[in-house]
Amino acid sequence: MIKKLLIANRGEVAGRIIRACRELGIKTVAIYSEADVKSLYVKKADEAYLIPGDPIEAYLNYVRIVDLAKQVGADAIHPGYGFLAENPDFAQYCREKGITFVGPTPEQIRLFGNKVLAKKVMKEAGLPVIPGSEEPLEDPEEALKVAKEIGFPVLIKSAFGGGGRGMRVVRKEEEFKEKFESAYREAKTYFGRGELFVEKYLENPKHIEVQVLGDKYGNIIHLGERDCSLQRRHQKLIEVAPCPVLPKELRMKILGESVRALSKVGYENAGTLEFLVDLKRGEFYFIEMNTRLQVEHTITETITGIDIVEMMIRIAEGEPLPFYQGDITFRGYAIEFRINAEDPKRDFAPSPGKITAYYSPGGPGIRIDGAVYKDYIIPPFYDSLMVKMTVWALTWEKAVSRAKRALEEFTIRGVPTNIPLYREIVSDPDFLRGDFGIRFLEEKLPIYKERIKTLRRKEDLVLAISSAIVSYYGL
Ligand code: MV4
Repeated sequence: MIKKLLIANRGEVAGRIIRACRELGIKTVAIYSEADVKSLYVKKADEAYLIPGDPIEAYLNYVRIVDLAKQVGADAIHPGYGFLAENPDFAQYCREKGITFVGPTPEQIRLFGNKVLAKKVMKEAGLPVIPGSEEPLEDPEEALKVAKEIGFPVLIKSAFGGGGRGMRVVRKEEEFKEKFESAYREAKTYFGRGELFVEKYLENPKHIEVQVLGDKYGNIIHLGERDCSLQRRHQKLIEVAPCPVLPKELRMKILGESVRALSKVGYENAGTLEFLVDLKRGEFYFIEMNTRLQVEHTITETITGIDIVEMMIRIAEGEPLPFYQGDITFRGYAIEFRINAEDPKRDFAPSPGKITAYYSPGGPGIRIDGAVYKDYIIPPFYDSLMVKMTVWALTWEKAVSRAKRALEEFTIRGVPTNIPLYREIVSDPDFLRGDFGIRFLEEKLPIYKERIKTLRRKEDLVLAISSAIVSYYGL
């Protein structure tokens, strides 16, 4: 039984893990950098330890983190997402030091961290994959040969990376070499490994992911799918569960094949299989597997009632899954909005600063996973995520209209946010139709930006007039 758990992370996910531990009666240990002294999760943990020095290194130096865990008597570590969450050496070091790592085995993290090997293994396990190179590539000439066999357009991807880094779309042979070399340099810089691979590029698919849970006894179940197509430059913004336009038979195939493949390969703890789905052709392709908790796990929890973080901890403690696949039910639709401190006027550049007003919505079907409060100063060193709002309703249409109401209620002042962008999206009939692919936002942004600007001008005008009246009458 885990009695004390150290969270090797910060921000909203640290708060989320603390909540699950509180409900399980597990003591929590937070670590924080000098930039996070005032962060909410630090106040919520039973114990908190400052990690002095570089604000990012504080969450990456796993030797120091594991040694602290041993010193304070923590028997487990949860990595959250980002930072060390998919670092196999970290998971291995925990194993060597006798600390329970709340996540998959080091071997599974290593396997799925190699995108080329993962594709090969999952293809052998029966999942459809996108035509592409079977081995990592480093030589542009050899890669060009593969690209010509596949046929343009192709997508160059990093074999050991993610999140769009080292990724290039190539539409013509003559631009291949230069893009391959720049992708190589970028992958080398960001991941320390430049190896790449090439695939046929799908123009505007749905980006669908499947949440799975596996215990230490070979039981694997899925918790349904999430539609993560609404993203901007590889940053997910809005996620939906279930996908509102996925035909039932295609859903059953994707979910069933995911469980079947993972049962063959073997997997323990929480994981997410990523697919690209061509709705018109009814085809789906496995692209990669994330061996960690995801930001958007909240929408899956909302429609299934399962606490994924609790399940991760129970699995790590050696408990078998407490349910069969048939016990899992799916009810309604959930939409997650990532509320970021970003400035739509500066191309959504991160805009940290002090929050001067904070009123989050409530009422039926609203969940708030927050990391900020009035007078909190958002540090500039980390991602711009302030709070996640999950909206649930029994039907898709109701979920969208409830989201509209909640976004109208949501008030954050002192820093610009992407709430105005979300108000535009949920009012767009095309969003309501649900058939948005990964290009949706790229195509819609120019219109949204104009409307946000006009809206802001009106708001500024109303503010100017009202303050003039106030000062004129000395109110
Ligand atoms: C693709 C793709 C289209 N064709 N692969 C790779 C990282 C993963 N998280 C999403 N990725 C994609 N892989 C092929 N063969 C489209 C995506 C993709 C994407 C690509 C570029 C820009 C934004 C994107 C958002 C979601 C999915």
